[in-house]
Amino acid sequence: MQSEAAKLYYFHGRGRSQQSRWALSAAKIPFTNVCLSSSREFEELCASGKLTYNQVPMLEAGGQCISQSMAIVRHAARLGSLFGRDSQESSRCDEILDGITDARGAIISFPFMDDPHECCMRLQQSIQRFWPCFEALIERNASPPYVVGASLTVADVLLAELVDSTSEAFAATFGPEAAVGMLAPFSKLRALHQHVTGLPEIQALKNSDNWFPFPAGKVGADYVRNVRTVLS
Ligand SMILES: N[C@@H](CCC(=O)N[C@@H](CS)C(=O)NCC(=O)O)C(=O)O
Repeated sequence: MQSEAAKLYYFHGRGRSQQSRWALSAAKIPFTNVCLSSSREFEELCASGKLTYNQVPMLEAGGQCISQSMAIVRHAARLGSLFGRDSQESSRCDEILDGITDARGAIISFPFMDDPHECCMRLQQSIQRFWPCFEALIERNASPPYVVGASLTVADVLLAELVDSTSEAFAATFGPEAAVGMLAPFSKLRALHQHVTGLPEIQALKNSDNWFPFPAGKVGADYVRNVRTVLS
């Protein structure tokens, strides 16, 4: 008997669920988005006791409810054998996932900021601060395009997501050439991004109903309205 697809509860958009969507897809775990539209739906979800912190995202799968976006990412990575071959590789994956969290704040804020240029300035600072470190890690791993070990891990998947969404932020704000220019100094990250986004699982995600466009312009405004309505 086929088990029910996992359900990922969030808003109608990317936000803090986007990394989970990439990780679940790369781990070949079927899931569907459950998108909240009203404060009543959110209140009912809180009342159900399924949300550990009365926050979304939450993944419901196999009778278990998992809160915290990075816990969902790690859950997917463990199930999909994307957490490295041994404890050393797992620790290196963890180190990179936490670095990505530090580097990615401006992506989450993008639709909530009045001025996208200001958001891209913050992203630029984060690129200068963290991306050379990611590039050096790929070089040190010496197994291109991977950043940990000799096969795909969740660290590769979330680095590719970071490159993808950062490029989209630059393209939406300054045009596609700005995104190309932003990526130019990072040849190893570019190769990693190309590899991961070429995987059939990530292509399938991008072509599925689980995919939301980058939250710029009207998409961003609609998303912000949805979040504010649900949390009001
Ligand atoms: N660290 C958590 C943060 C989750 C979070 O802040 N969720 C927001 C929506 S993006 C929320 O549910 N806020 C409602 C609240 O805190 O009352 C994660 O990454 O999942």
